[in-house]
Amino acid sequence: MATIDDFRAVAARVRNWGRWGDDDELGTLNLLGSECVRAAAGLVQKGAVFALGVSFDAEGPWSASGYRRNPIHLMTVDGGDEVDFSAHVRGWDEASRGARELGGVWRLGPGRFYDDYIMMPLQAASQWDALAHVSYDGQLYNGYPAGAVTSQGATRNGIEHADVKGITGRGVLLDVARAQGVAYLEPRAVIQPEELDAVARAQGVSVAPGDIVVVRTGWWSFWLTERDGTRWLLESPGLGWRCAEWLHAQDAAAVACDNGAVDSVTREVDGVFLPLHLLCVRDMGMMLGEVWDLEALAADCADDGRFTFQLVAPPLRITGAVGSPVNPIAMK
Ligand code: UVW
Repeated sequence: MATIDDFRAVAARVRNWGRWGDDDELGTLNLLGSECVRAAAGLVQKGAVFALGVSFDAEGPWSASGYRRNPIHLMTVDGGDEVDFSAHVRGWDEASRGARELGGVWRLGPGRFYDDYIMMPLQAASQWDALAHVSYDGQLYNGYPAGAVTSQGATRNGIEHADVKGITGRGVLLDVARAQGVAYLEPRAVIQPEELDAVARAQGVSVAPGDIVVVRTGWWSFWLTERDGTRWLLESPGLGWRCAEWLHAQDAAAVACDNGAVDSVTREVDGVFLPLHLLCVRDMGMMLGEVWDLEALAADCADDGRFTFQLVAPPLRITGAVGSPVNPIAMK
């Protein structure tokens, strides 16, 4: 097992602090230049669209977690309000304030509208990790103090900064599960850089600077098959910590995966939890896309032999948030 000294040595090699200025809050998204955007648009040839976001509902994998919850969806205006509204029209005192308010609008004609709320962690389903999502040794990406993430939100590296980049560019799928001939990788499997290279070679693609690397472990299909939230969480295969140096060498703009954390849960570095997370987000300034459903996209890529696509994955502009839900769209 690697030691924390090994980890610190790699961290020093991949650290991008200051590379785009002392006040940078975009990190490797800076690599997503207009050339990348233009080239990615040229990849849309057959008009195929793949939505990579999973469902935001009560059936997600987080029921086994103590600190995250599946989304709770509530209606605030629904068909039943017609009853309350009618009470108001008939002048009944018990009509609620909401019904009186709705009544003011609904009595204007036959049209009706319905409203809803959602309560959820921003990390409940398909998501981006912002650069404020992790710290160690008291520092965030670009050397900002960890204390910049306050109870009022992240005053540095919040997700809202990412919107200037779309986020859109060329996505490159590396389908590790298909290369291994399995629906999903073995629990706790660790993908090493050599395997990423081998998969890219076999698929006939190479990763270029500014690409968004999308790695398929098949773990989302594990969830859909097994519906076992504990195993989904605690046995996830994923990228090994050495992949941080690989991503750095490729000058990738971001990395996304179909598991919960991009990292494999297997402990590779003594005394460091989720080392790839720390190296990517805090040292490199690289956002992580998590819980993406790559199944249909991967099947199409295998079918036509094209593993690159235009990817459009804008985070929500939630001021000070350390992450954002996303429904990434891949177009070919
Ligand atoms: C953690 O880093 C704990 O969460 P996530 O995998 O959602 O980024």
